Amino acid sequence: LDLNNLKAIKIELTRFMMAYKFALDEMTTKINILKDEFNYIHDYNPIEHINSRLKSPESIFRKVQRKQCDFTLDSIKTTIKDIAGMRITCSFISDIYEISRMIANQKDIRIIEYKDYIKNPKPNGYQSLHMIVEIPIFMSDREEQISVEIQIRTIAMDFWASLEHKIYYKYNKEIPQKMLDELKESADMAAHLDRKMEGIHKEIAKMKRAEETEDTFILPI
Ligand code: 0O2
Repeated sequence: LDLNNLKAIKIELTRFMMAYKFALDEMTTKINILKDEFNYIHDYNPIEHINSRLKSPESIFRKVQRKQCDFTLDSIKTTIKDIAGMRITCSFISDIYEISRMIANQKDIRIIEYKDYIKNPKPNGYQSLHMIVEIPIFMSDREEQISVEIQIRTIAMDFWASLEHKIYYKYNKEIPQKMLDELKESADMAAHLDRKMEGIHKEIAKMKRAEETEDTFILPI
């Protein structure tokens, strides 16, 4: 490997990663537009916060090895679909489906994969809605379809997933069954909390609507 070769590889790798950064920028703008417009029209904000990240080269490298894919940019692109990742934290479960429907309805977005871990939680209790989408990115000399993994969840689901991730991260040995059961129990409690909050939210919304209808029918004297 000579210096010129190394330079060429570096340029190609940077271009490769840049496309994913652009895809994240594009997706972030799309979600922010949905959030602002929804807020304006319905006077209600379904999104608590948005996080995005580019997978680190080390993490891509580990996944390439785990998936036994070739070390070429083309096969990495077709195999690793979460190089660009976005997490949308919503207020209520119904907001998750509303947001995912609004994303799916955009003409330039293609849904590659849709996994509903809310209707079908993972055995450990993990819940979230996962979508892998492809969006077109326009560059100076080409157009590319780039995949982005979008995870949509409530604050309670995010709370559980973040702490569960931290527990595994800090503890490399096998987790005792008792603790796994407790983690699953906590996930069920988080799901219960979500359903309870959604119920209250719907009740109050109904009361608000009834109040507005009453106001409408008051005849001007
Ligand atoms: P990171 O560091 O968050 O990126 P894949 O391995 O992605 O090809 P898989 O396993 O079918 O295929 O993907 P899935 O089920 O859609 O999950 C991918 C991502 O969801 C994970 O990314 C996590 O972010 C999250 N996730 C899935 N299961 C769990 C879980 O049990 N606990 C927590 N805390 N998060 C989970 P990565 O790449 O594993 O990690």
